This record gives sequence, C-alpha cells and structure tokens, in this order.
Amino acid sequence: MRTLWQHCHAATMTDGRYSVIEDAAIVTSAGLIEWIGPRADVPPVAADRVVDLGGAWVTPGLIDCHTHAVFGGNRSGEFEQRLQGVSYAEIAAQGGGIASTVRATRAASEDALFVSARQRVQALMRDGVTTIEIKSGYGLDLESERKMLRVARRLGEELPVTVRSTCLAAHALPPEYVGRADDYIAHICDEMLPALSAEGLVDAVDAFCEHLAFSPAQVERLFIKARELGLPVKLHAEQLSSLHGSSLAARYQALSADHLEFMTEEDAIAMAQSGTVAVLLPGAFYFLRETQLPPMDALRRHGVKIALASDLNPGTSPGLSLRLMLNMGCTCFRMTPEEALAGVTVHAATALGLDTSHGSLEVGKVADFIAWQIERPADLSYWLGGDLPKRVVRLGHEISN
Ligand code: DI6
Ligand code: FE
Repeated sequence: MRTLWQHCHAATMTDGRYSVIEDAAIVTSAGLIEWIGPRADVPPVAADRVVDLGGAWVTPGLIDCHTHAVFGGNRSGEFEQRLQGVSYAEIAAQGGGIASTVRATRAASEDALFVSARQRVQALMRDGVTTIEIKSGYGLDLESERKMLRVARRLGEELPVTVRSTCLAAHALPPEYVGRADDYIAHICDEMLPALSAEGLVDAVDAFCEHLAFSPAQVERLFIKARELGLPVKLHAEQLSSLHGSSLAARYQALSADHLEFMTEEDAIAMAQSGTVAVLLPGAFYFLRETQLPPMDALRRHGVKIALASDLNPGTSPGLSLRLMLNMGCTCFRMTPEEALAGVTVHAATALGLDTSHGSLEVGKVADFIAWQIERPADLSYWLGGDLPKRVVRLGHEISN
C-alpha cells in the first residue's frame, strides 16, 4: 500500500541537524520512505491513501539506544532507604544493589520477566520510541542471560517496536565467581558468548569497564572474542572514573561508548577517529547526583557523534521517558534541543549499527516516524515528561500506543 502523508513540517534529522522541510509530504510504500520533500514537488504517484497530518511536526521515530529494560524486581525500597540515611555500602552489605536485581532476575520466569519488561517498553513507546536496545546483564550465568535475551527478542516480536539485543554478561561479577574475575571473563568468552551468539540472540557485546566491575585488560579479551564471532562491541566507560575504556572501545571500532562523564580529550579524539558514538545518559547522572559533566566541548570540537538514552535500569536510572532524557540532556549537559533530538534519532541509530536504515527521514529508510502536535521541534526537549499528542507511524502504518 502506498500512502501520501501531508500537511506537516518535517525535521528530517539528516546530517544530525533539524534539516527542516516546511509544508512537507512523505510517500511511504512497503514499509519504506519512497519519497520526501516539499508538498509542491510531490511526484504524480498513485497513492492508495492520503493522510492529512493537521500541521504536525514529523520527526523520525525515537530510538532509545541504551536500556536494561528486562530485570526482575525493582529497587525503590533501596531508594527509600538511601533517603532515610542508609549508605550505599550498608545496602550492598545487606545483599542489596545490583546483586539483589541479579537474584530477582534469576528467580523470575521468562514469562514474568516478559510481562514486567513489556510494561516498561510500552511506557517508552508512548513517548514516541519505535526502536530500542535492550541489554542482558542481570543473569550473569548462561541460562539466565539466555532468558533475558529471549525476552528481549520476544518483545520485538510481540510489540510494534524494533529491538536490538546486547549481551552484557560482563556487567558485574556473579556471586559464584567472587575473587575470580578473570575466570568469569574466560567463561563468557569460551561458553556464554559462543552459545548465545549461535542461538541468534546477540546483536552486540557490551561490558562495564570500571574499578568495581571489569578492567580494560579483561574487557579487551571480551572484545577479541566478539570480533572472532563477528559481533560489534559497545562499552560502559568512564562513568565513575577514568580508565580510558572509551579509547579501548575506539580501538575495536565500537559502535558506542556510553556514560563518559570522566573521559578525556584524548578519548574524544580516539572516538572521533573510529566513528564511535558517545552515548550520554543523563538519567543516571541525575539519579546518582553526579557532578562531573561529560566533556561536551571536547566531544563537539572533535566531531564525535553524541546520542542520548534512558539507561532504563532499576539501580541508577529508573527512567521511563526518553523525552525526559532530552530535557535532562539540555538542562544538565547544556545540549541544544537540536543536538538532543539528533541524539535520539540519527546518532542513536548509528550507535546501534542501524544508520543505513533508521534514524532520519530519507528515501529508502524505514517509514518509522512521529507526527507531533507541537509548535516547534524544541518542544520535544522543553516539556518535562507528560503525554504529547501525536500519531505514531511504524513501517508505514499508523499504530496506536
Ligand atoms: N552502569 C550503571 O549505571 C548501571 N549499570 C552500569 O553499568 C547500574 C546497574 C544497577 O545498579 O542495577
Ligand atoms: Fe547502562
């Protein structure tokens, strides 16, 4: 079916800018954008359907390129304890923190994980998200990581959203391996990754490079294995300290390095050279009351592509709204609304290896777009959450979220 969508303005996000087409028209066919341009120039196509978008602003469907949306339980109880004065160390000593999410995730059935994650993903979708990345990393053994990744795949099959799944088995040290981090990395490389990859459950490999998680040398062993298996890599780097994980990621042509508050200018240069996207996560920055800002000037000066994501996770960013992250990217990191929107569209697509098919309104890309009833694109970064009136089009068909 060929559809002509008109009576709208388009922020196409081509080249990372608004790249506005006023009084635009879009022709979609077979799930793709067949033509886009000023309405006055629409070619004489035989459309099966003409849709009046009522003067809306059309943007690409939003892409949340870093989430941990699948997990058991949640940690609102710990949040409350912390605000009553219990320290993070005390909570950890009581078996709380990430360990408690690992226990709850291991104990949950695949169906229970699916149902709880579906609610969270649907919340993101109500905000205009049409593509989402979901990481494993709360199972930390083969069976439980498989369970998480299968849930991620199933979410993509049962909801009108594109899901990319990332294996983050190197998120934390499981209790079985305390004091034996090298052995756990060997187990991931020798057993987990080959099996999960062979089952078609892995689109990319990620790790947490930090003093309290895994060292650059351990991460590098994982990256070498990923390369051997033909899988692209990503990295949680420079969130709490500077270990130059982002430079390591760049050496392995990582799709992205994420967090980055403590990165240096040299890291930014390395990332620019490799085309590795900087994924900033203002929800975690806010929730942890971090004060170290990512080096925005260095990232801009060296032309690093900057994406923004929710980091949706139970410990450090229980964020169910990507538009709220747009606002936080602007208020906390001083991004412009244009940079922020590019960060959840065209650059987020690159961070997922989807740059040729997603992220901007261009001929040949998938017809995933949102028609927002707003005054101007900056509204998307301006409002703090809430539900903005919109119509969501995925693969050329309007869906109700
Ligand atoms: N960085 C984070 O902020 C989360 N994971 C990571 O690598 C924390 C995850 C959690 O606390 O559950
Ligand atoms: Fe994360």
